[in-house]
Amino acid sequence: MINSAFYNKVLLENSELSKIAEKVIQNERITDADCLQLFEHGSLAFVGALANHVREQKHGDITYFNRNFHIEPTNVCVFSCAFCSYSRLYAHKEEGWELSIDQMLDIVKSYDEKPVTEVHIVGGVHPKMNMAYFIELISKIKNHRPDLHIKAFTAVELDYMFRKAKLSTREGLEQLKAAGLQSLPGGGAELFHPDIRKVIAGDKVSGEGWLEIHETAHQLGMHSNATMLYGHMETYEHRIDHMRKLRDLQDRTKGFNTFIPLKFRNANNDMSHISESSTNEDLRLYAISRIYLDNFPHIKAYWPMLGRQNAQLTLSFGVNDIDGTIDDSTKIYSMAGSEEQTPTMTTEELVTLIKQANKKAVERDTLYQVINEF
Ligand code: V47
Ligand code: SF4
Repeated sequence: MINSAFYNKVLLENSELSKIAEKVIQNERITDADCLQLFEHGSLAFVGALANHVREQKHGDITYFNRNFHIEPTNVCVFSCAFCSYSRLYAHKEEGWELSIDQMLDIVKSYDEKPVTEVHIVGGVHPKMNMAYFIELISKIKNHRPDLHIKAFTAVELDYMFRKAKLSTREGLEQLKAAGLQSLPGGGAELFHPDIRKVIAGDKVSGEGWLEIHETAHQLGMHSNATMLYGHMETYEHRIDHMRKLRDLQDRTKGFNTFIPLKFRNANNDMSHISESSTNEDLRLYAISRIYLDNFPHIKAYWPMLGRQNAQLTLSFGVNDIDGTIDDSTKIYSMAGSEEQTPTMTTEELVTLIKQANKKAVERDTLYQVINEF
């Protein structure tokens, strides 16, 4: 329960905020207008205390992590998102990399003796890597290590693959699922609102298209995550629009596991003139998303993008998942300006990070089944 001195102070100071606090404590859903109040008038202390209350109701002091590794098939991409520091246009592909299926299988095999539970496969949209290529990749990984959960392909990659193969979303997902694909990562969502999307990611799948792919995946029994790229040119209303679309879809399908806010990093991209958001604003967003997305089981801080110290802070502001050990050769985050140049943390480091925030560290698999408690 929220500290009563604090609650009285809020009651005296702002009756709108106190009504929102009352709703949250009574487990009532907050409206878009309430959410705007929180963004405009909720102090970090206020939204943090409410979000922590929700987090404790849902998960107590448990903080999840998993043991995973990432594979990036290529950084060559046919699209040209303004915030992207990582991709190389197909026309400049000599500056990029493309891995063969054998090279990717070798990466998987390098984990043969290690207790990882998930492989996360996401990359640029290469015009030559098509359905047949990815079906072969997924089947070979499954064949080699059937217990490894395959979480792969953003809706952006899938939309391109399916259109090229002249398949409907359902047909495409059914084929990939039959090959061994088990869930979808949350990337590519960026900001759904068309006014922002057309500026920052105008040539790839629309917000509606992203949502349709995730809805279909959920209908086929696959789980997925959702991201939101924030802290660039969007208003609070745009953030709320994005989260409302996710909350509505989750009401219909219950297929999302996790919401992952992604802080815009401004190095080496076409939006470098935009300042990055402050830590105060980052933490307020994490907290407000925890309060607004009442039907999302988990809120995740993606530490390679946020930095491990700030990711640790989010654990007191509604976050109950800190992603994985990652063990990554990816350059996407360091190239975009994250202080995490080599995103890998050992299990011991992750557990320490969680315990230092007075939380309980629990290793999970992709679907949040408990594997180990620390
Ligand atoms: O969609 C690209 C983002 C995303 C920048 O589902 C940037 O478990 C900030 O979605 N500043 C891909 N963000 C990563 C992603 C993800 C990562 C980890 C786990 C999961 C999951 C999903 O990275 C892209 C884009 O939104 N991104 N450039 C940048 N400059
Ligand atoms: Fe391509 Fe993804 Fe970068 Fe956009 S964000 S340019 S789709 S790799």
